[in-house]
Amino acid sequence: MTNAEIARFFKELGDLLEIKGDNPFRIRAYRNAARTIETSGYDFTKLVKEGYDLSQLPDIGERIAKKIAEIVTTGKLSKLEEVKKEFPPHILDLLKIEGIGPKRARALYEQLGIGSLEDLKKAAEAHKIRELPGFDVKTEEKILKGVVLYKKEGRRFLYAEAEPYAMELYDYLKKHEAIHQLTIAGSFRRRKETVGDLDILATSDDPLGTMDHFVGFDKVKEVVSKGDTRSTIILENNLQVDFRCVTDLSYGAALHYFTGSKPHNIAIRKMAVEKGWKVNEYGVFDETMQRIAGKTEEEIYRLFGMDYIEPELREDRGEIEAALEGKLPRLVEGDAIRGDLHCYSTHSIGTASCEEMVEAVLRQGDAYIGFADRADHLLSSHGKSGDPLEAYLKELGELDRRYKKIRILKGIEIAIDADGSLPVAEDLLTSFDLVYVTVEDHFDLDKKRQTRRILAALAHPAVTALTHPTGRIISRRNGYSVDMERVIAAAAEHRVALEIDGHPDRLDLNDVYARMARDAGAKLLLSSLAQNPEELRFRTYALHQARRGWLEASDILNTLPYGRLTKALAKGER
Ligand code: DGT
Ligand code: CA
Ligand code: CA
Repeated sequence: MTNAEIARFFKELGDLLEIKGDNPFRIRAYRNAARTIETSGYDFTKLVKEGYDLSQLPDIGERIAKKIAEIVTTGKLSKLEEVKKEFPPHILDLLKIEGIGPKRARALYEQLGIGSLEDLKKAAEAHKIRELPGFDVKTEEKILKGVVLYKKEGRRFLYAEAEPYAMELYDYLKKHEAIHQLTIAGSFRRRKETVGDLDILATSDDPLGTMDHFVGFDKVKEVVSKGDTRSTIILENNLQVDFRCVTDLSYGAALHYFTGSKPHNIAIRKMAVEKGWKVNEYGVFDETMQRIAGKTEEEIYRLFGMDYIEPELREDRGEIEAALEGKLPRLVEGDAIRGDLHCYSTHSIGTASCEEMVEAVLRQGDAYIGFADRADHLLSSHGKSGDPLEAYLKELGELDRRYKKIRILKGIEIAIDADGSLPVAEDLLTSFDLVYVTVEDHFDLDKKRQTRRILAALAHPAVTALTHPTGRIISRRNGYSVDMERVIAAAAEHRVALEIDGHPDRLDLNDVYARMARDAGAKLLLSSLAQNPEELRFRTYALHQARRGWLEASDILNTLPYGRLTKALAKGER
């Protein structure tokens, strides 16, 4: 069992107890435990199996330690089962809706008997929610919007949610001797921000035995179908997996077909028809039904006179024309990124110290790290004794001097005021290498005013970047209403970078806007938004988004070595 899976038991328990109105200290203890487990470098399953005394770890008391042992050994937590019985089975779904926390869920359940998203939708449509104390017409509208959005997208999995299951299943399949080639295809291979299901493709000496092995994976909840060459299962987290075995001769064709996207496949098939050929998952065939390609994807693209198209680009958004003309972008690679340009520390919303973060990025071989803790925390008692801003700048300066192998950029993330001004004194801004601005509130301004507000902030001479530029949260919240074309044009004009963050449910900018930014000549920066060392890996998800957005290394600030980066950041010199 992974740490994340163990942590989930405690999170659910914390949420249910809060809906119940239980003792806040107990609730906090469960949540702290969840966080400790999730972010720990230790493998808790291993620790339990080795008989290690877990109560020695921070935030883990004896009672929690016992519960962890119970989860690891039985796969269950009896306390959670007990509390679950007091509620309708789907009550925790309510928390997936933007604007509903445990307190509101409790009110909705106690006063209107709402125990599922269905109930919630009905109550909102019947305008019953606005009558409750603590709710009004606006919250009711927001809730209804949230339910509709969730129903539309919520059955999809965030890439980062599917990834650990995909990897574990991949490793499990790889162990089977009969399997030779193996790829997770579909939207997962295209690195889409959400995936509907996994599509796995293999070649095997023994398809029947391979199917037995596949359905024997230990995280299978249900075997939907099992055949000679294809099977479908549902994993315990409800993620569906389609698995197919094909021959070596048609592996490339099958890989191309099942990688998709569907519009990309259709466009290729159309090209084939024009040449009098036929394309399907078995190969490319000429007029006489002779196989003319199919072993590899490269072979297929070559046959059509195209350059190889990376999976991230296969969306029928112009990649086919570009491949025919030899004009595909040279997509940015992970090792081109020299450092993370947006991390937090305990100076604001992070849970690890600057030093711990620096140690962690050193281990991953980065050349620099940019902290951008939040202005509201840093300026909370500015000018008084124990000034947090002073402490922050001093610590970052000291770390920069102490660690010779890594440069540290001092940053601040400022929430833009309603009128577009920045709530920080001008003279303070000169202390920072990175001045980030972001929209934190007034999400419901109309498009014109929201756009004007952001443009005002971008025009500020000290500003380096606009962070999480659209404010969306995947499956939970559409971004604010804003004219992104104008924001992007202004970013290019004022030499303000646009962030692509790697937080699994934000990934903001998305692929379409990232490409629009590149085309407009704006620079982008990739970040993890890490609040602790564990989350530094989120940068990979930002990289996926960048590649889906057709970005090359030269479009991205953090591919620059430190010296050139600081020059690029110093405005006017770029
Ligand atoms: P998902 O699962 O919704 O995240 O998206 P995909 O792209 O993984 O779609 P999925 O799982 O329905 O199918 C996997 C691939 O199979 C898809 O990317 C393209 C191919 N495919 C599926 N249905 C069709 C079809 O009707 N026509 C063509 N040409 N290809 C298809
Ligand atoms: Ca799929
Ligand atoms: Ca599928």
